[in-house]
Amino acid sequence: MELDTDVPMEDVEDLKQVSTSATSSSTSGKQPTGITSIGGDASVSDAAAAAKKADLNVSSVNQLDQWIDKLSQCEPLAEADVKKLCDMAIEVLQFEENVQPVQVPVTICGDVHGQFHDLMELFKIGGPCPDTNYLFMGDYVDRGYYSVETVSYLVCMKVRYPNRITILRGNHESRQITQVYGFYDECLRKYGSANVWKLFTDLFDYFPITALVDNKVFCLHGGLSPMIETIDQVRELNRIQEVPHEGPMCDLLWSDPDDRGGWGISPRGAGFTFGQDISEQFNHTNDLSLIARAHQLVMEGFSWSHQESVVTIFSAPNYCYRCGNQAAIMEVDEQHNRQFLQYDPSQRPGEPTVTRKTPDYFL
Ligand SMILES: [Mn+2]
Repeated sequence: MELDTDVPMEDVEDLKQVSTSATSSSTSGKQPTGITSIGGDASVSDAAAAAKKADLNVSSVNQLDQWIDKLSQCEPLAEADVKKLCDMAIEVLQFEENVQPVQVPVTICGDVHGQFHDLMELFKIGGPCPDTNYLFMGDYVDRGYYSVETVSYLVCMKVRYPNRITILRGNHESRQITQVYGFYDECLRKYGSANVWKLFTDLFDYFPITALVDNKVFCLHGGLSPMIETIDQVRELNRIQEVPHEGPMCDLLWSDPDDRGGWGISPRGAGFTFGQDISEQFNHTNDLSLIARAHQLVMEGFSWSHQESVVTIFSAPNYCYRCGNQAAIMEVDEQHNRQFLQYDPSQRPGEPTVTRKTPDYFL
């Protein structure tokens, strides 16, 4: 197994370290009124309303294109524009489902973690959006230096091209985790207040938690839950809340596949480990060909588990600017053929071009 045991282990303390006084009060009452699609059974009129709501007028398109241009230069948006963007994004994301349907062809991506320049490299490797359809499986923020620009860019793309890009929620798209791993501090540093952090973490509550590609590839950030046997059970969850400390929604964002069979206690302190027997049963029950997930550093950027029942995709090359891993994305074509594209870190401006390796005489 190439699954990293170092960096994710830092997440072990995630749920223990964070004080319960973190601003997670908005865990209730966020369910938008009149929306049945979140529970699954979207009526035709809801779908029509969603389509109408998502329709962008010319000035919105122009505005979004300007923001995307600015962000492409790795320049953060003004706070007032982040507010406008998040309001627009809620209008789109509130109508998406817990299990968001996605069509092929699509390119599936894993953790990005604020490595903005590597995200630009991802779009060079995979092809520009909207020419290429994308599905991101969460963890846009924390760790890297550019969480603000990264999440702003992806949310802009989501609002601009809602049917071309899907952005799922990762365990880092959370009020509690972002206060420990960098996004909160970055917002304070770049905006002088926590307002932008509040806007984005409130928006994260609306991100879909899973996607289903052509009814065959189940995509999510973490993994399976002992409380979820069928995909329909995911559809019944109320996802519009802070990521809970336990329970099915927590597990979907935190769990990891494991070489040991059955369910196991996760060293992360949240979610579970699940064995090949669990993955095979879930895929059989739900008529799936594959579970695609992210959440773990893998040195080649992708890694198979459970005799190809599960694939891990990780899209942050040289994670934390020090792990030395490759990144990958997975293309799924109309015939459901899969192709992995691997890539190395891009150059960051101001970064030394000479790697600082330890000289031999120190060893
Ligand atoms: Mn994660």
